[in-house]
Amino acid sequence: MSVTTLNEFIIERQADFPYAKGELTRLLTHMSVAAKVVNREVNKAGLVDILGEIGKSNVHGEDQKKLDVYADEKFINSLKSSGECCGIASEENKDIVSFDEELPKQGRYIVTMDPLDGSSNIDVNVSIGTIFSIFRRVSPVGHKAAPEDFVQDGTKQVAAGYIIYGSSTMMVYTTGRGVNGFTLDPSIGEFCLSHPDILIPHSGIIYSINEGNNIKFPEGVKQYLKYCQEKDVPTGRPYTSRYIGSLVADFHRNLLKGGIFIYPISAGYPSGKLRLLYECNPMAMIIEQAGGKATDGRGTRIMDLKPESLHQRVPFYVGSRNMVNTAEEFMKKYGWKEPDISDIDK
Ligand code: AHM
Ligand code: MG
Repeated sequence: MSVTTLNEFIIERQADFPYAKGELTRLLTHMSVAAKVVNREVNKAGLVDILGEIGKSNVHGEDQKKLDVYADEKFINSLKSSGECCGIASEENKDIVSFDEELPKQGRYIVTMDPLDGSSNIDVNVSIGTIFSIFRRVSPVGHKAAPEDFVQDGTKQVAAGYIIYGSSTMMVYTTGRGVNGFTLDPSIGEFCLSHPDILIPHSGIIYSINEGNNIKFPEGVKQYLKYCQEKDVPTGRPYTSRYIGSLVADFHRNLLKGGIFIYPISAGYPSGKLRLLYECNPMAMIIEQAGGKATDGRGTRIMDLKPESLHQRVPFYVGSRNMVNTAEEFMKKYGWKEPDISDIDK
């Protein structure tokens, strides 16, 4: 049986982008090379003393793990050396990284990324991932990347993808012409096409949300969760609850099987927890390309939200189209504002 490697596939599809002259091809190839290097370290994390906190916090005040820092550096260096990327905004860095060197200053693209999402799961062997978006720069070529390159609408993404470091390692990406998944064959060190033209079922039976936070959720979410748990044979309810707490893993499962993932506004996170630029926009582009839907639970498509700052958080409702539509109806009917739980906290 013949296999198609990621590199072959990317080159084949280059014709879809007559204007791109191979630039996007090189960028995606460099992403996949860095992913292999990060994958190697993730796999041996239990063997060497690379686990644990490095003693620094990231801009969100969260402890950074050593592998977060490692992944951040690997992706930044790889993209810089591609010559196609003039700058990067990463969840791990407070400010944009815009390259000084002549070669990357000629690059026409910028990348926003979460180099290692779900890092609190590293030391318990749960799947983690890398999430990325690629945009064409708006600042002039030949100069350093500028802040305005990074706060573009999600609709301006030219490509988006993720790598899941799980029981196998996969890269799933879209350039706006469908979604394809590649599994890393460790024996040859190549990502091979394993999931062509991924489409998410319009309805599913899985809901994914951190239900321990129920008390802090808006009334619309509480009522939707009750609906998910009620018996109704024709619609497959009660649904199955699945929540790993690692966005890439939860998203990947729902993408393949059908389902809904929600990280809403809550009393703890008045804007939601997940970041528009590093997590929600790329996943929104992928899910839409797979026939699904991504909104903020208030009727606005994620990719239509106007980014205001690099590390902006937004509520995130993503998955099978019919399930997201139903969740939206509940939000509209019962309300999307977080409850005041100050009494309960006392
Ligand atoms: P991180 O970027 O700091 O790793 O946090 C993001 C992660 C997501 O992978 C996951 O969906 C979410 O946080 C889980 O949050 P919670 O533990 O509040 O349910
Ligand atoms: Mg993250």
